[in-house]
Amino acid sequence: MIILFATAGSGNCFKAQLLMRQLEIAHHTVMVDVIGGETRKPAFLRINPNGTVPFLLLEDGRGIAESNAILWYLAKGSHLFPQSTFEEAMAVQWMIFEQTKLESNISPARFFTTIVPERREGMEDRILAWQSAGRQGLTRLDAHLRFQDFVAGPRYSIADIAVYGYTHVAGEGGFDLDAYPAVSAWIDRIKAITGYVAMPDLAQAA
Ligand SMILES: N[C@@H](CCC(=O)N[C@@H](CS)C(=O)NCC(=O)O)C(=O)O
Repeated sequence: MIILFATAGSGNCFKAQLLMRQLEIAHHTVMVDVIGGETRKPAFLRINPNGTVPFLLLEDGRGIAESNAILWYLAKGSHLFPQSTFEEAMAVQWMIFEQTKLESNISPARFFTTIVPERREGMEDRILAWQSAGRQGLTRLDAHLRFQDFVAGPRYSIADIAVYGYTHVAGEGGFDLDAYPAVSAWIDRIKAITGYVAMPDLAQAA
């Protein structure tokens, strides 16, 4: 059986968990204590030399790091994979946007605001910079979603799952999602899709 190495509270790990639920992919989950430093220890680095979760270990021993690569691999051939070459290109475009403009700002702002607020001291300027850059990303996403229901085109796909991972919990990073009505309406559309599961509670974050 394939194994997903994950940690609670992570939008990147949640992407893989949501997709596997919606595609009903049998798997085993191994929880990794990121805050306790487990991803930096030799035992985990032997599994994933990149030192990150999510990490997908296939039955034949090969592995895949990077949440969006995991989505791509698992969804290929399913109804959640982009259905045309253009939609594929749009999915790549927005999955890169997610990593460079959204996740890279929302995730650290949320980390120091909600997950480890005790480590916030001295980080105030960086948090403000992440929030400012993240707002620019959300503004761009909002403009995009005013003209189409889903990120890569007319259908829900892995591009939505990728972008949703951190966007829907941006409030925990000090962002006001009400300021982005098209994003908020898209979040509601995603929550209504068959097989939707909520992100594991932050209380379980390790
Ligand atoms: N770009 C990567 C980011 C992965 C990542 O940074 N994961 C965090 C948890 S959300 C992690 O494993 N951090 C552990 C560390 O940096 O040691 C992805 O999309 O999977």
